Amino acid sequence: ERESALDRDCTTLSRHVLEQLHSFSSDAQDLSAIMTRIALAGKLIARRLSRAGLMEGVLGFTGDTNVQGESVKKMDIYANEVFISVFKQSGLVCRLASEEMEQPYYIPENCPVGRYTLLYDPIDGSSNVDININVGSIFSIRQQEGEDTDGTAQDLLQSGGRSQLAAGYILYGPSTMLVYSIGRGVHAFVLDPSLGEFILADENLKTPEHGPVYSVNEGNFWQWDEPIRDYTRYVHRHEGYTARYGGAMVGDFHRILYQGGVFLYPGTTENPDGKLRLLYESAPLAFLMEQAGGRATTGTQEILDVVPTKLHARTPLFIGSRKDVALVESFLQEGV
Ligand code: AHM
Ligand code: MG
Repeated sequence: ERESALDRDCTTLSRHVLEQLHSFSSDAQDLSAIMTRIALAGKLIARRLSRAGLMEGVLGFTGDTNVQGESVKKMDIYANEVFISVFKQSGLVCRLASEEMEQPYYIPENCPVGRYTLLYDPIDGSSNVDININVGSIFSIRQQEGEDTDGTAQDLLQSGGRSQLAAGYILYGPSTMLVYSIGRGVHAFVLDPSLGEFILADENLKTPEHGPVYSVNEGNFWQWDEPIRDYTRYVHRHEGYTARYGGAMVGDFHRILYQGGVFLYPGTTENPDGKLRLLYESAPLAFLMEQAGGRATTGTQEILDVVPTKLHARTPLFIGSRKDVALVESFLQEGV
């Protein structure tokens, strides 16, 4: 701690986005401004999480059920509203859609100029909040196509994840980190709480071709199809594999991004398409994983090629190192 962070050559997030685009075009300016707003939402959520046990009304359930039929936590609602309020003031985003809202949320005063849609999961892994372990937020930015005058967001149901302009997540762990890509590599930032800035930590992250971790909820074993059971039997019987599962995909994904391996959320008898939602969970992470040299598939199709049939559509997800995703696929193909 001899030198203060300001004495070092710190690259902040907004500067990084501008440098990545090598230009002061309006798109570059817009994306940089949007990323700065997302970072602000991350800081507000991190601040509340860091004091959660000390404050009234932060932990626990609201008593409501969301569109997904899941019990809503107070932090889910707080974080959902944080994103809305930071974008209400930005002028850039016309429409937001999240896990916690059945319909997209419009900011009409932004729509004449705001050509972007923000898709997000405000709190990924919200069951972790009450026990003070890591959670995340996931985001994806798309160009808004057309007017969406009837408010049905049909334009979001016409293309796959390759039309994302940017994607990323915030990981609320021992440090708060923001990891993003605008299609030019994957870059990680750490929040310096004393500065209130996200500072560049790792540029151009590459996932190893293979890693030891397989990350899946094996409590669902008897709900899976036989090929997925066979895959887990295989890793049980072979050396060099180890299981890690934290209940918040952002944390499990982050480990795999740095160290390699594979995260799986297959279909179950209850939910044949698995649990994870395409637009604001699987597709943004798939965008990052491809940019880091890894892969993401439903088992039959690359995640980024999947065109959703509805806003909250789900898909099975197998994501991580190329060789580890291929191993899972080899079992799925044998099963056909
Ligand atoms: P959430 O966004 O409602 O919290 O759900 C997503 C989470 C993922 O972070 C995590 O990997 C998964 O759900 C855990 O689900 P399960 O308890 O079924 O294993
Ligand atoms: Mg989620």
